Amino acid sequence: MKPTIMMFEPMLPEIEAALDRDYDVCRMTQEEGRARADAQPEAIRAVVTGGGTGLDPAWFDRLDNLGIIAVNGVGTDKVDLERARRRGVHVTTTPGVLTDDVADIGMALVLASLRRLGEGERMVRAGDWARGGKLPLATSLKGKTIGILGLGQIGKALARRAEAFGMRVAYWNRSDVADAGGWQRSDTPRDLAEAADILAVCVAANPQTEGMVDAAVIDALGPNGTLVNVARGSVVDEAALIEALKDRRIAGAGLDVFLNEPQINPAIVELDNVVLMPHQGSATLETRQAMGAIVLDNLHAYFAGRTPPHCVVHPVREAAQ
Ligand code: 8YV
Repeated sequence: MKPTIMMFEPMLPEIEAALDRDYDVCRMTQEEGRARADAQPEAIRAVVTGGGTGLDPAWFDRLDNLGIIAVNGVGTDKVDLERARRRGVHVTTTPGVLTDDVADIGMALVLASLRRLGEGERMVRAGDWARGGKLPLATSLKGKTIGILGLGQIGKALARRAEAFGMRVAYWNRSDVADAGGWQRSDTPRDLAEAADILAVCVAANPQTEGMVDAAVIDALGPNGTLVNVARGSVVDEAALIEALKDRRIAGAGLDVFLNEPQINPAIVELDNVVLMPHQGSATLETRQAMGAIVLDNLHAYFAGRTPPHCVVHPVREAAQ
């Protein structure tokens, strides 16, 4: 009999077909799948989910025979890792393959914000250009400082892109970074915001980074500053950001991630000095194929009794320590 698994987000058709070949898949986006999981939670042995979706604690509690949570992404902020450890549940991610695409979206948001791409697009479409309207002058990237908050793989990839645009790079990272090039390290997120024209949030979301970009950090960016976020909405005090954007205490923001997405705070949509994307960092065909393949590898390894190759929680190894 095929093992039963729960899938919380749709995946590429070929990945879903591969899942269907080997598993009995309860699709939680469909009534039929939800009903089956609800009727027999003890049958579920694996969960496949997105980084922004994770696993709801109420479901986690009901899945007595859960052995693996395979995240189709790198963020584990929506999975209770402590509970996974306690319960002996593996948690896996898809590291490496999405780095460049997320950094590309970060760079695109820097460009779009400084060069007024959103405003320009809206102006042309509305016919304002044809009526003689002019876009205010934009801001050059060259010579500006990008402050990378969290110099992990994505942060480094964004820093390299920014350098290619003639920007200077500063960063803050909790631990030392061996290959930080000649980039300028700041002691605190606030110091980084002070040194930067653009603050780019790339740090992983966890209890330590929740609300790290608070009102003081946002104000330190200053009236010519721009905030870019490709990490998670929870790292930024969103209410403080909205106020700062309204009052023009910072110039603008480019956001791919939000609190409570996709039901985001409607006040954000009212702002004209923001560029908004619906969490698209890793959303390319190539990257979603590569991510899906890793999810399949992790699941197949687990069900074959092997160590899943990309574990962030590995109960057997951790128990031995
Ligand atoms: C994906 C992500 O959009 O990697 C992550 O943590 O949030 C994104 O890459 C997501 O995992 C797919 O839902």
